Order: sequence, then C-alpha cells, then structure tokens
Amino acid sequence: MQKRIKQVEASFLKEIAGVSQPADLENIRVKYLSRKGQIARLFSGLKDVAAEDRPSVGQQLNALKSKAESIFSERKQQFESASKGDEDIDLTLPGRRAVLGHKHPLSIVQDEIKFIFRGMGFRVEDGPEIETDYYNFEALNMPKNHPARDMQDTLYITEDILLRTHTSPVQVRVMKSQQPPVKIIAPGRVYRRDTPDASHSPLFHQVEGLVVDEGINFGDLKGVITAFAHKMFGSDIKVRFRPSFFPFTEPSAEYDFNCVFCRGKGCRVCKNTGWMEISGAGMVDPNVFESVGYDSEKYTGYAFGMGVDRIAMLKYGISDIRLFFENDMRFLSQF
Ligand code: 2NL
Repeated sequence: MQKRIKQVEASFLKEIAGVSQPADLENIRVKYLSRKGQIARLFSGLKDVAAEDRPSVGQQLNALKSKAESIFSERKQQFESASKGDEDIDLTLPGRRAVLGHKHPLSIVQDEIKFIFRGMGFRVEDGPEIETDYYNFEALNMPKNHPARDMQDTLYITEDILLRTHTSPVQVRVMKSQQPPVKIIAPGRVYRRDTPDASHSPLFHQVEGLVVDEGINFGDLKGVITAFAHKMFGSDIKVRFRPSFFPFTEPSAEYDFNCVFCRGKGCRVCKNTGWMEISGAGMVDPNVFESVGYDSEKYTGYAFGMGVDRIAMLKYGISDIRLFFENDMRFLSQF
C-alpha cells in the first residue's frame, strides 16, 4: 500500500509538471482527483489494510490528497491568469499615441548658448548651487563687509552657507583645480533675494564665461561676445561696451546688443535707443588670480556673464520672466 501511494504521488507530480494546455490539466484532474480517480481508489483500498496500520496509512493518504489538490489549483490559476490577459486585449483597437514631452524654453536657449560657445572651443562646467561664502564672494575679491556685497541680495542658509548668486564659484573651483589655459562656460541656476515682478525672479539662470592664458586681452573678449551676438541673433546685430565696475574684474564693462526687435533703428521696446543691455564683463582682477593660486604676472584673462532668462525673453518676445517658472501648459506647449 505504501508503495502504491508513492507511485501515485510520483506520477501525479511528473504529469502535472508536464502540462502545457488547459485540456491536459482536466485530464489529470479526472485521472487523479475525481471520485473514481487514483487517489479515491487508494482510499477504497484502506479497508484491506491491517487494522493497526490503518491510522498511519490513512494519514499518508490525506496528506497526498491535500498536496495534490493544492498543486492542481495552483497550476489551474497559472493558466487562468495567463489566458485572462489575452481575453482583455482587443487587438483590433488602434494603439494609444504616446504623449511626448519637450524641452522647456529655458533649456532650449541654454542648450543653444552652450552649442555656440562649444563651437568656439569652450568647455562646459558645472558645480553646486549651495555654496560657501568663500567661493561665492571671498575668492572673487569681495571680502566680508565689502560694499559690493550689497549689490547682491543673497539668500543665506547659515552665516557661511548660501544659495549661489552667480555661477562664478564654478569658475573659482575650476581654477583652483587646474592651471591655465582655461576656456570654460558655467551655465546654471542662480538665486537672489528679489520680490518677483515682470523682470525679477528669485531663481534665474546665468551663463558665465572665463578664459585665462598668457596674453589674453580685452580685444579677445570683444571678439567672443560679438561672435556670440551674431550667432544667437544674426550678424547685423552690433555690440557695444560701456565702462563699468565689478569687484572681480578690472577694467570692467557692461555690454549691449542692438535691439533684436528693431535691429537698432529704435522702437518702443528699446525706448528708441536701438540698444538693449545684456550683462557685464571684464578682465579678471589680479586679486582673483591670487586667491586661486594663479601667477597674476604671467596670466591674464577675461570673464563675462549673461542672463539666460533675458536672452530667452528676447528670442521669443516674452515680456514676463515669471512665465518660465509657473509651468502653465498653455505657455509651455508653445515651444
Ligand atoms: C554681471 C555680469 C559678470 C563676471 C561676471 C567673473 C568670474 C570670475 C572672475 C571674474 Cl571667476 N569675473 N565673472 C565678470 C564680469 C561680469 O557678470 O553683471 N555681474 C554682476
């Protein structure tokens, strides 16, 4: 009897493992688990077992029966869940069109700026948005209590940790880690404590450029900024530089492009001047070179800034910077 139980169990397990379609499963159910199946027949044979062995053989039979039933229902469920999927899919339905996203207008413009400068041999660098006072101010010739720090309203995290107010700290980090020649741009988010209005946002985007080598001069700076203006807005756009002051450059300048709407003729947007202020630039102050460990007798360099948000506003004719940050799909889907 014991031997019969083992045989039935072994052949049940073998057959159920080999099942490949629901009909096979039904055959196995009939063969083993039905009222006249092999397991039921084993139970019928129990009466011929010696009385003293009957309880233990009965137990073995019960164990076989419940094991076979649970393996059977597990297999049955596997088949049902596999076939259910097919029944739910109507293969004649047209497919769903995937909704494709696209770049944010600021990313489009930032990528274009990067492309133009890469084409002139600049490498693109980035760095942390949370900075220390040292990298954001101190190394840029703005010691504590320097009046120039009032020019920027800074968002502080602690007395020494802040949200960068420009991407210059990226350039400071690059200069501290490598000797000239350096030819880089640093694009990214910057932060100022400003009340938002049509032309101010506490978060905006900047690209700064830095070139350091022997014999770099202001003419190189003018050439690069002019080439950028031509590639970005067209070769009829003129560029002019006006004297200015920044603690980190000497001499310093602010630079203007011809108004991109009237191309310099004068219109409402440029208040009939024909010019639009873009940003600032200059020759890197020797004090900055000293704080990063460059020989300021041997090397000279220029640096410049530009506002990505402002350039994007000019390119697309957008009059309110806040539109870039509201994530209104009616605005964003136009780009
Ligand atoms: C502006 C325009 C500017 C720089 C940024 C710079 C960076 C290093 C050294 C020297 Cl690491 N200068 N950047 C220079 C001139 C202007 O940004 O209007 N800033 C207030």
